[in-house]
Amino acid sequence: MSTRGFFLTFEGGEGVGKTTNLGYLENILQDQGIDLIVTREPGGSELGEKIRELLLDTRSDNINAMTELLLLFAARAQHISERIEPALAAGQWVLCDRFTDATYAYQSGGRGVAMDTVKRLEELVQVGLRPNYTILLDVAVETGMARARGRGELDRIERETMDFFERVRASYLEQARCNLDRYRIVDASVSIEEVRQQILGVARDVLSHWETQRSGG
Ligand code: Z5A
Repeated sequence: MSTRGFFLTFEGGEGVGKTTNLGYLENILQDQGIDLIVTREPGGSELGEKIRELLLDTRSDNINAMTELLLLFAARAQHISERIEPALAAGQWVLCDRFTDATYAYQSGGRGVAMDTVKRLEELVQVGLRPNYTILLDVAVETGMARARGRGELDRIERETMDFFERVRASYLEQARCNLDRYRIVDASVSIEEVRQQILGVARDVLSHWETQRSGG
């Protein structure tokens, strides 16, 4: 019997509702007695949150794509060693708002960094660590951007072009298509209540994945 925890990530473009629905799933899982932590990327550790500020600061407009990529992985290395691995090793669940699939979507899909470069850093920094389960919230770019704008001022990455976000969305959908075993796509174009109903269904599926992992299947 494995006592290792379960690593679940939320992904999607701007304003898809990750924060809203992660909170909802957190409550469902806690009601089931699951011991969990909630975290996010970029960030998740004290150092990582400082790197996040640098990355999202609208004054950092001359960051080149490779610097951005290395900053993301620097924050991730700290996040993994300080929070994610210790929690998983202690048998806790980790619910993470974005992880490396976002790097494939934004830095590779959006910015055009070679996928192989991301893959090499992923192997170097994460070794064997990969999410057990990923929920992709998907919505048309215009809809997500309208929601993000409604929330307040846009950060450095949110100021990118619509074409950039179309490439990000296409990359996410392609990743989901290639990783059907761990990806579930949620239609985030509908009302908050209707998205919740879908999350409820996903929660049952997540728990059955967990049971399979726990029993060594
Ligand atoms: N980034 C990267 O480039 N590479 C990487 O490797 C990583 C990240 C890890 C920060 O991420 C940035 O970092 C991000 C990608 C980049 N790009 N930018 N900018 P973030 O996750 O913190 O930022 P974000 O994508 O902008 O997420 P967010 O601000 O947390 O939004 P969200 O969580 O997806 O949405 P929300 O806050 O839950 O909802 C947004 C609003 O819509 C809010 O007012 C809700 O009430 C409303 N909402 C939610 N759902 C609905 C529905 N169904 N209908 C109507 N309204 C809704």
